[in-house]
Amino acid sequence: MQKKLDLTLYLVLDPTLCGGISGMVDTTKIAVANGVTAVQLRSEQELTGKDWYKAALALKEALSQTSVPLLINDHVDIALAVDADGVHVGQNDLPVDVARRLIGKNKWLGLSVSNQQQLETVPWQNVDYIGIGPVYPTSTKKDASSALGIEQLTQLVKTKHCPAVAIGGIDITKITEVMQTGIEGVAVVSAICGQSNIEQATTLLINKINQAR
Ligand code: TZP
Ligand code: MG
Repeated sequence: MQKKLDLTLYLVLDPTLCGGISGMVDTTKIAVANGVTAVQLRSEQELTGKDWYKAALALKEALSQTSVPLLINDHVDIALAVDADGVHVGQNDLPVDVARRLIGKNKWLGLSVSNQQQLETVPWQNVDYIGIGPVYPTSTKKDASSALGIEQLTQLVKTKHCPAVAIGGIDITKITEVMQTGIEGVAVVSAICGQSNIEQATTLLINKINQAR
């Protein structure tokens, strides 16, 4: 593996919320300097292959002097093109086993899981972590399935066989109950992207996570 994968506070970037590539780079640098442990490039809007590539390259460069890995949502080709540290796929993307074959053993592979049935079909030997959610209602992901709630999250955390992050509608007020499920970390988009003070937002989140475990 190129860089260690620490799921504690996982920033999922959105170019629209961050204000384009330069906004994502600035957000990433400040967030990582203040405690974000993993970064994923994701886009809610359609991007061209060229824009994906440019954004991924800029983020790879922004993280190059850090120990924080860069993962790419859905796009295995982009991850390979910039030698990112990993890929995150959803239930409707390339199957995990195929993604694993393409990226090899030395990149991280994550999978989104939204319910118990999906959890039961995870090919555990080929994923490094799962993202469980949405835990709470969110307007960031337009096609998100219905919110799980904390009880279902607790149940899924009990039956998983690899590390996991919780995602979806998580802000500072939700950190304690999410971490009390025993999950390894939290993933956020809007709790960091587009915040007027990225440094403060990140610091408050990481402090709350560390208090809760
Ligand atoms: N997957 C499930 S919910 C979600 C994704 C990518 C969006 C999370 O965004 P936010 O702003 O942290 O609710
Ligand atoms: Mg996807």
